[in-house]
Amino acid sequence: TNGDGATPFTVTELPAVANPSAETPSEIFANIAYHARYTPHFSPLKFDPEQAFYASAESVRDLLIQRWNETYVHFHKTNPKQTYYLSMEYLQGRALTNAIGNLDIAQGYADALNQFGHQLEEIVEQEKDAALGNGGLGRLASCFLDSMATLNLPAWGYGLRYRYGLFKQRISKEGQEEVAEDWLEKFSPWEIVRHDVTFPIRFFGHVEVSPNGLRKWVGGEVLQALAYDVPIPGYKTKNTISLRLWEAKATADDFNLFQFNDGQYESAAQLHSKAQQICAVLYPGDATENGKILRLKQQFFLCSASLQDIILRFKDRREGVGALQWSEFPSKVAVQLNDTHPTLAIPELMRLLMDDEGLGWDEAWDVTTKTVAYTNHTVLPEALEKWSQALLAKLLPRHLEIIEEIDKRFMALIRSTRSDMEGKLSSMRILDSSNPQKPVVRMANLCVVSSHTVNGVAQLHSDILKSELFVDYVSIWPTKFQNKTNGITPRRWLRFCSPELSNIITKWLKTDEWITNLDLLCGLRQFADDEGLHAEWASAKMANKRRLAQYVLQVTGVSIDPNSLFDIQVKRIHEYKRQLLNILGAVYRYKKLKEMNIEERKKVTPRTIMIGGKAFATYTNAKRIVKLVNDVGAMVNNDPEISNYLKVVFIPNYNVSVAEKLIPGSELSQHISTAGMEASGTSNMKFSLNGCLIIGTLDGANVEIREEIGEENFFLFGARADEVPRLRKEREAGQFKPDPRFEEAKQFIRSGAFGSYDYNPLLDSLEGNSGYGRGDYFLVGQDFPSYMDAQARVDEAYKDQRRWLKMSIMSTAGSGKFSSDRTISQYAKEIWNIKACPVP
Ligand code: B1N
Repeated sequence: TNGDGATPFTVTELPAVANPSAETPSEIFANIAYHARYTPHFSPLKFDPEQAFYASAESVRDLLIQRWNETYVHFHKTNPKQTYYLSMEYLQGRALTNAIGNLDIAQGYADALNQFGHQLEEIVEQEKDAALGNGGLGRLASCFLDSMATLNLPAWGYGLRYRYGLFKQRISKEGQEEVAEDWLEKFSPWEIVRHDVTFPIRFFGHVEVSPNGLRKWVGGEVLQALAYDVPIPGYKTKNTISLRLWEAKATADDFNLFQFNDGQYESAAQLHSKAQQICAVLYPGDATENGKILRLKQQFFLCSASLQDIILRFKDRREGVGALQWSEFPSKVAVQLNDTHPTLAIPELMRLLMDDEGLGWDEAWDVTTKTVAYTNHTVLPEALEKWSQALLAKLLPRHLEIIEEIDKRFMALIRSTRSDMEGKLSSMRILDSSNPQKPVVRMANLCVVSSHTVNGVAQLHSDILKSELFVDYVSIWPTKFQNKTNGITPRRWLRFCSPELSNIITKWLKTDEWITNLDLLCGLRQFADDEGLHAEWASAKMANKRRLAQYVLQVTGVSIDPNSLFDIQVKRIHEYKRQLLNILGAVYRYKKLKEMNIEERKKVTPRTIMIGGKAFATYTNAKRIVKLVNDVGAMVNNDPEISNYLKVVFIPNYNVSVAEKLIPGSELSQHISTAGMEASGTSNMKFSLNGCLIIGTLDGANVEIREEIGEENFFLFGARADEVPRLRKEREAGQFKPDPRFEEAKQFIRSGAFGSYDYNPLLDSLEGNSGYGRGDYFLVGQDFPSYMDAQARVDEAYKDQRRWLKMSIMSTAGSGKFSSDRTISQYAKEIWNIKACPVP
């Protein structure tokens, strides 16, 4: 193919219909050609990679729609209990490789595209990431959808169709710059707009009381929620479920033609522009919470549209079965709240049941509490959502009334049944009016009181919820609290991102069933010393490392040596995740290398340290960390004495598709948060699954990963979670003695060794005695010596490649537990009470 009009096929020979059950390369070829001809978004005479991508994606979409329709016809007929996953975030990434992989037609597509003169590998790179999320929480939701579809569970995802997803990160001399990411610029081939699925969503207004005492929310402004469905195919099953994304719209009735004709263009379309704002951007916060009215509008928009849809479906499926029985609702519907962001689903369900359907409080409360369950994803105090009561009173007056009533009844319950807890009531209440200037609603408390089940996302995190954050509720509702350790989909995160390693695993296990039964990976343990497997394992790793080196050269201009140890830390930049510990370690390593003579240097294990991640736009220290990594890299990578022994590379614009390139090529990855602060982490699971060793603290899911793969295969360091409070106190009392290596590393940066940028404010956060963000709250100095010792153990282990390979194999072999299939099976059984519903 070429860019100037030549096409590899004759337009007149193209098929006039698409075949929705295409399987062979020639059928697939015909379908792609059909779309190139009949749904051309570009000149039909051109068939450049970009057009080949869109035509391919559209042809895959036909197959998905076919399966998706069959799935919903089947669900409708059998009417099982369904789960509805409500999340403000989904980090879907790219869909083409995943879709053709799950449909098991990747080879057919590769062959068909070959006939057009294209390479599948190049075509899939044309797709933009759908980045409707910030980090782990959003990616978890996407992994869960993949598992729900694969396990044939009757389930839906609900979210918002943000016009601009997470910002694109550019690195300049100044550090990070944020650029809007226009994922819909050309259009997304994966979404199907459902003009028949719309619901009214009200904001503002007031509560009207009718003579018979019924309350009704009226007035204000009313927008429309319009559904876009993204089909989610399961792996090697017909079941294809739906991610339903809501978009805000105003109607023609809202358009004031009179004003427009009068030249008042802005005010004529006022509601239209308000509608546009709602889904304009993803809230870019990750574990930080700035009260914003638009964010609250977004949250309510998701909750109200989803619940109206759920209730309509419940009613539809009851048609012909007799009178509506609302008490049956919880046996047909499970609603899972992905953190507190969709908490308004609770008062909204209450409102719809009482004000629209006429249920009494007790009946509505019974239905709501049996339907809703809540997952907590963080214990960071600044991430626990609190909404101003004044703001709620204005935007959602009826909902505030309902929340007040829930709070009142909760207090009455405690006073009548647990008078011993009276003293705890002020901290357990939903309403917090302790600051009379700014009374707030505590969303986590509302969730705990109103949900039948509350879960954390790793064992340690769930234990902390029970012993600290929610300790008082545990004494009232001891069985409400559960753990559901997070997981990742082995399709995207091993089978598709590392076909080389996957093929080796399949060959040695003599089956590819591990792809849907990840526990089978433990069968690799018996070959952990096998030289044949070692050779194949090493060559797959090397292939992935070369591919990664190629990518790094392309996006950074830095050339890295595939024979060096590839050491990666990629995640959102946050002080608690301690990228600063990593870079201080790198700075110390560089300084020592400089002090060595050539003979000494030759004994050092060569390393390539890669760090990537986005900083919240207004999080100053996070942005300084990004700048520091880039500055250190600029110095180290251009130092000819050192370049054979150390490289420090900042990977720009870390996202799902970048992760798919980095993870398979990594050998060591860093999960080094201050113990007790990372609820779970999920990239730790992805790295481990790909045979990458972990250097880490006893935090989040690291604890369980280490248990599964064996402590001898994990580079552990640092304080434990239960020691952290004491260490902070000792620090405050002036009892902390910093390690000289730590002082040396900081001093080296302060001396200006990495340029003229003023790093003193950043480094000052590691000094002093107390206070959040000062007095080294995250214990970087405390853990520095044990971190450096663990790094020395890494260097030693890497020198013995047989040992390293064995550890790598043991990591993969021990990762079975971390499949999101396991996680979702547990949610289905222990929280949702739903069963598989496979399409025949
Ligand atoms: O959720 C992930 C965990 O693996 C991570 O450890 C955890 O940090 C992450 C406010 C959050 N917790 N809280 C958030 C996201 C957006 C926002 O606006 C908080 N993200 C997590 C999956 O369980």
